[in-house]
Amino acid sequence: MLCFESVSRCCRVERSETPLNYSIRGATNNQGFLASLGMTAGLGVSRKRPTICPMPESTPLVAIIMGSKSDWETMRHAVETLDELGVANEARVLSAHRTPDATTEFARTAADRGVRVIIAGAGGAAHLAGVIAAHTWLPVLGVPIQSKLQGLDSLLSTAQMPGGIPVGTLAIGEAGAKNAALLAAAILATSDKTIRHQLEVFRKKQSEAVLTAKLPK
Ligand code: RP5
Repeated sequence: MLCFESVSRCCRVERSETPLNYSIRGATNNQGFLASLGMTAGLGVSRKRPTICPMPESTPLVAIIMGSKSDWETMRHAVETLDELGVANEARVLSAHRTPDATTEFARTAADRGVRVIIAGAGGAAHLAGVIAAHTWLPVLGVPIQSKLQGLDSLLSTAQMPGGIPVGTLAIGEAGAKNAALLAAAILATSDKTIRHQLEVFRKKQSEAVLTAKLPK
């Protein structure tokens, strides 16, 4: 793979046939990979000439967890947005109620694996984001899934955390999933120029689309 910019931009976008099986997509900021080569960002990396960029095992910076496979149609918008921004991510089904031990294990080990933001989507009695937040210091963004009660149950059970363990809760449904991804990218952008640039490009394109929108009249 040839990389024409910095190593942090080398991108591996891997679309899995089974998107719910802990797949990793997109890639930026492979500090662990750089370290394994004895390099640090900015050293030995040309921004102008092609650099051999061995395919790294991308460290997912954002983990997208959902309480059920049935949440995928909502949560895929988070995955797709992160993919568009080139932010390495992983997606997985874990349930606070149905797989409590695996959920706890995931949350306890996420930071050590290099994850920096967790997005958790769940519906109904949606405890997933709160349970994950209880077991990690990482920022956790909650997405309330549209439910049989229009998602109001999901919204309240995700947002109404008692003081001490925060969950940053987004809007119900697709908009919340998309915004969770954008907010995760914004958190990462405070210390990653590449992601910041990608966010700026995203915003610019979005503004252009609004300004050039054609109306029927
Ligand atoms: C929650 O229960 C999930 O997040 C999902 O939104 C909801 C219903 O799950 P299924 O019965 O569709 O598996 O845990």
